[in-house]
Amino acid sequence: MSAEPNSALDGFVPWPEEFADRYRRAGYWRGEVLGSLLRAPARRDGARTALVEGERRWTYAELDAAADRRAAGLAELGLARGDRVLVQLPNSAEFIVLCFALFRLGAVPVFALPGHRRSEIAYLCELSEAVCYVVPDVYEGFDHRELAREVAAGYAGLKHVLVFGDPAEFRALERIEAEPRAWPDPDPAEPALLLLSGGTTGLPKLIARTHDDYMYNIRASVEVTGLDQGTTYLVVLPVAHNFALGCPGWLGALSVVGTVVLAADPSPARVFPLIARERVDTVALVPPLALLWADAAGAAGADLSSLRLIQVGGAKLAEPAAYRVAGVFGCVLQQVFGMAEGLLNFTALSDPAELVAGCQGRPLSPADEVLVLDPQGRPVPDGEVGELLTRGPYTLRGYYRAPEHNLRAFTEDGFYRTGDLVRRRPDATLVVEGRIKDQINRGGEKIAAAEVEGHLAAHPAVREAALVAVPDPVLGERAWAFLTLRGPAPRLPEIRRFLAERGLAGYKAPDRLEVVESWPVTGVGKIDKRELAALALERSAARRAAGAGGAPDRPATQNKDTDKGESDHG
Ligand code: OOB
Repeated sequence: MSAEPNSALDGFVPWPEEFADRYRRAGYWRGEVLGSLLRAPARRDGARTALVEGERRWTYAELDAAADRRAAGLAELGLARGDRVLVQLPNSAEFIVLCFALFRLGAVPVFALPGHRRSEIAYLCELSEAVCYVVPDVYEGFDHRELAREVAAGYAGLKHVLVFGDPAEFRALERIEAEPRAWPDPDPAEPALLLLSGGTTGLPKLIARTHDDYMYNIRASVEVTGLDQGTTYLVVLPVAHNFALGCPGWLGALSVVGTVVLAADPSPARVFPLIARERVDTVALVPPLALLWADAAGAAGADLSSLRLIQVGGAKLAEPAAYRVAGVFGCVLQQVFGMAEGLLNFTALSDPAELVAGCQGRPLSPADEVLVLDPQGRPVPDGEVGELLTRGPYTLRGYYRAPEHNLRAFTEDGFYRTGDLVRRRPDATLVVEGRIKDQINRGGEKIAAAEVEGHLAAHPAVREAALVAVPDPVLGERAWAFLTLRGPAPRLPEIRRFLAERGLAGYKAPDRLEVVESWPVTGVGKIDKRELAALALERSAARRAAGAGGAPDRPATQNKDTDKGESDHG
């Protein structure tokens, strides 16, 4: 592997040779590439249904052929092996066809979420040096072509904008097709895709996942979930999020010749009839969505009897919530504690209900190395809380093009510092107890405090801002922004507009503003966020006591900006 400037390898941190050899010898890395995942199923079971979207269905043969035609079309446009392509599409068959086309070409998709806006998209384009940006025309009332215009105006490296739907002055994605050709497979040790990290710093980070490592991620996840030819897997979380993508996700379901059903809208009213119609048996959910479904299941009268396995992850599923979900759906619940960086933990399908409800699973691979360390970096005994560090055959060795950050995020011997606080029990299961990273986990959607604080501090009335997580019965956490002021106090709707104008994704906007005269500080003079979180709790309790509870909450789905903030400050 050589790293030419501006190649996909430039800024990729590979595993040390010694580890790569070990993972190959142990059979974790098999030299398989993602583009071929569909080949055998298409050859053997070409007539089986691969995909369902609304009223449309694709057989394996059709999907395979569509991917080949799209790959050839992209090649005619000039896309080549190693090129990065920023993909921002909703849950759709087009997304899946595009992924396989890019994998086959050896081009590298960079997966954005539909909610990302100019701030995130422009940054991701520049960081990855993307040559192509793929968008829907209008999604959830937002015109992505407009965003593409802005991004293209500021970043000269962007050669192509492809639009799913009405392309305006751009090219229509659906028309990028040509006579299928064959390409040499990409090197399985090279990056196959770039995932977004939840982020803890001012700017999000990219995670390069190789063919070798991601194929193993998928294969091992398929095993622990028991997916097979009979599986009908429903995608309701964003199709580009690691959980729904490869844990085992739609890629896993396709790898075993199952059927993938795509839903653009996760609401029970839309999804329950789809589950009944397609006899869906497996689905991945975030906790708020699982609870919303549980609430709706009794009343809906829909036939959900086909459900066999509900995976819940992305944020902590509290113990009572776990019992509730398992009880209402009467199927197997699987807790999944994962991260785009790699490490996945699952409960087993055969685990007793008490075990499933009380932990977040165990590491997926026998080769996952897990450390639980105290603040001084010493291992804590089992049963005590410490920071989780990990390395293994599908966990990154460094963020993409982020050498400075990597010095802090990894130990010298290559362990990734997850920032999660866990307790490891004698049976090797992990219980997530909190985190030390400066992040808000809003129902599975990750918000890097520093990123939002930077934007807030740009407001003319704001002197300084601190974003903290406040516990929430529905979302798990919400984001409160504490501000010191230099002008008249802004109100929440104005702040939300201000952040939107700065191009920040809507889901990162705070749920509430709180003004303080001065900051509580820690011993070293930093803003004391613990103190602020305590203050937030106090103020919200006082408000509740005064009867100003706010409007009912709705869960985040990562697909859209569900709730617009129930309350203002003051
Ligand atoms: C998944 O991936 P990311 O990259 O969006 O977020 C990772 C972080 C973890 O470090 C942890 O802080 C939190 O999300 N998290 C959980 C959790 N699952 C993820 N915290 C508590 N309990 C859980 N079950 O969120 C993700 C990736 C693959 C599969 C599942 C989730």
